[in-house]
Amino acid sequence: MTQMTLDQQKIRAASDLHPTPEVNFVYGTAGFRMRADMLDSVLFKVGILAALRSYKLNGATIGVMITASHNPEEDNGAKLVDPRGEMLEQAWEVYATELANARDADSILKAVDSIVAQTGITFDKGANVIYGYDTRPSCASLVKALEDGLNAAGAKPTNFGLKSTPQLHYLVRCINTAGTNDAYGEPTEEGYYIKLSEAFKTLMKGKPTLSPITVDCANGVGAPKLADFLKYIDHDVWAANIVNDDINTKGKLNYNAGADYVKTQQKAPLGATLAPGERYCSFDGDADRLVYYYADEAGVFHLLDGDKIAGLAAMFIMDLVKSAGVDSINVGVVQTAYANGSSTQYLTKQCQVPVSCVNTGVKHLHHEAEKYDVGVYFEANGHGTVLFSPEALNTIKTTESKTPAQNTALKQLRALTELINQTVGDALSDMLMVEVILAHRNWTCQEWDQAYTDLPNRLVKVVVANRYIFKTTNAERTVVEPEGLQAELDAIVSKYNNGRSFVRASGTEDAVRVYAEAATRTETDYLAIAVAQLVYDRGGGIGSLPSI
Ligand code: 16G
Ligand code: MG
Repeated sequence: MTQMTLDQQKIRAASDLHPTPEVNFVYGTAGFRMRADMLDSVLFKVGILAALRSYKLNGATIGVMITASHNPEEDNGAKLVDPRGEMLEQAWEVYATELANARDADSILKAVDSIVAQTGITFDKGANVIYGYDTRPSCASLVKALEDGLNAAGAKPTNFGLKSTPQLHYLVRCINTAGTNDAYGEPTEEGYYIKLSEAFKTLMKGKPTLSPITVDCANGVGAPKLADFLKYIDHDVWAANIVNDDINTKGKLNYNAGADYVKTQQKAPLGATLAPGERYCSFDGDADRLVYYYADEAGVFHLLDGDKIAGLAAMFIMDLVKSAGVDSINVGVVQTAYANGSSTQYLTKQCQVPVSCVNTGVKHLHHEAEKYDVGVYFEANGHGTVLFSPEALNTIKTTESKTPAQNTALKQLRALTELINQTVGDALSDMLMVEVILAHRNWTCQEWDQAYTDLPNRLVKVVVANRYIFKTTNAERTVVEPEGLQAELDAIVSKYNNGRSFVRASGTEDAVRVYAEAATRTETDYLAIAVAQLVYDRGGGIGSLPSI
């Protein structure tokens, strides 16, 4: 039975079971994320908020994903998924934060009332919320807290169980588009595998079989999910060896493994010995990030990060669009300031693709990518996907071929739109896209890597008294506060060949991040340390001075 209002008594009684600790909670770039033992009240309130969001959208299904991605196993977190599978609308992040910091039943009810009033919620259509979780041991109890919140707020909860983050995004979109013209797919995990595997097989038809790839799953949810996916693919078409698939031993999740480890350490994960010429890739703990790597003949490690994936994808799609005779479709690439300068140079100068730069965080890239017919977006750290606009999809669907070659290209382009997860970056789907492109080009990782050479780069973390005094503009590439800092930074950067550096407050850690790149390794290190020193001095650095 649908209700016309919230049951205040129910919320009050349930909130007493989930006391709020004296912690300042913030719904940040990737939702709430911190030590799992602090999160019980947060999940309870996420349940209430997800219900409110669904009421607000006339009962459209909202998703909640319980995960802390690449963070250590003792952490956990939660993020909300909007009806089309995208991240929660930004205005609601503020409500999430408000609610999480309401410390008792009265304040919770007050916060709820204020959200209802501010957003004009009505309750007559009911609320529907689906949720999933990763392999963390803390998920079970956090699911209970979430369910308490959903029940207290009168939502219809559906537990989808163990899922990768992108699978949950997929399910939300499928449920909300079912029976419409842009139905996204079967709203089941099996439906997801079938959609991806069918598209993959179409794209691999007639192409050389690649040698098996080795996939590091960070001992996370990607491991069982990739294993499930493999059941839908004939071994002769494509094969993968899964490493770091131990999701049952305590302490193993993300430990010296996964995309974040490989990207930041610039080395192979535990459990993968690189044989020259072979392909390797890593997912992160919730399987929404992907990086590739290989060893050259001399055994030297080489990383193919999100920038490299973006370059590969953009070039391939541009070629395919041309062969399919739908050149009116424009392709653009979206990056952040962390993109290697060489990648931006390659895309703009060599590929002649428009490139936009936006703030860090998937939602910013996603929104910018929607402005292109085909928007390829990737963060250097491996978060990303390719978005096809409704107009582009329509053109691809309705164009009639005049030649057999054009016919094949159109078929492939259609399959590509099915293969690529349109809701959010998806390590599995992105990996399949890369594999398809390598098969089409008949390239090894080394050949792919030849597109351009990364400038040496360095990331340094500086702990300061208050990181929020560092304010930036121009997609985080220019500091506006503290005043005068940018001029000092420019003066330092100008001393280095091809030097580039920027600083920004982290959205996920209590620190300021310094990025530096320059023509040589030594120059990069000096530049990074000089800028880190500057931040330390101007920001009231804490602890030891940063050093390389
Ligand atoms: C979050 C973001 C990621 C971003 C990172 C930056 C999502 C799903 N994740 O993990 O895109 O690169 O934060 O972290 O948006 P930082 O602010 O600590 O540098
Ligand atoms: Mg992740």
